[in-house]
Amino acid sequence: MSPLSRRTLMTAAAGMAASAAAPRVVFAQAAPAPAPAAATGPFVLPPLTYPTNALEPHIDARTMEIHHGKHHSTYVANMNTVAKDNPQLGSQPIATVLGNLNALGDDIRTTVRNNLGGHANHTMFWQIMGPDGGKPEGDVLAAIDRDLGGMEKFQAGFNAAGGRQFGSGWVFVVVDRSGKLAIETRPNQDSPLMDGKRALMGNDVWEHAYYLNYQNRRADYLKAWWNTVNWKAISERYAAAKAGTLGV
Ligand code: MN3
Repeated sequence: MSPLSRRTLMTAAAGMAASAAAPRVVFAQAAPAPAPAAATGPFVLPPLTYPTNALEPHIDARTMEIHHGKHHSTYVANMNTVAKDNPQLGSQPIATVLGNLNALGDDIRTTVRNNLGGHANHTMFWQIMGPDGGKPEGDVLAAIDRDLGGMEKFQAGFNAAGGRQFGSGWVFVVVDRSGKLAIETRPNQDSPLMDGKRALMGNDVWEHAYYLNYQNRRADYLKAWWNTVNWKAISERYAAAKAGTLGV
């Protein structure tokens, strides 16, 4: 037996002895390495302002953990990676970058479109949901009545548009500087910001948003999702949109 293989055996035996005596040490060594920290840089994953289980039973905690902690965080990490060689991406407002994708080089345009679009869309999404979201009222309710035919027609139209979006994408209510509202969809992680518009609110119809709980039943998810909407946040976004201060 070579010294090397003897040493390997002795090490293995010592390891087994150690595991019998002190299993916690072995568990600690066997634990998976922590996930690599998201590449640091100018882009930051906004923390949820409510617990991941706060939207149950309509959106389950596991879906929230994966959606915020994995999907959104990956868009942020990818933007920080591309910003290392393209620092101008992080020094301009997100709306400016997304509104001028054609100014970007071919090598990064699609990466920015997908990942900065995803970052903007999800930042809005977490903000316009929450527990105890209240009811639409005031200016935003008046605009819904004026432009979208009232709440019942609005919700039916929004759900229908979200259901029609083939594959992955979003259904939004876009708002212009005059406060006029319209329902629009976008594929993938495209954002109304790419067209110089602002999303007042929106729902994510990628399967990752609902599959654990609803599987293929997107229509059920779209209907249940209204229970998670934070109307106070939407009223604030509406006022900011009209003031020209709504970022993403
Ligand atoms: Mn998503």
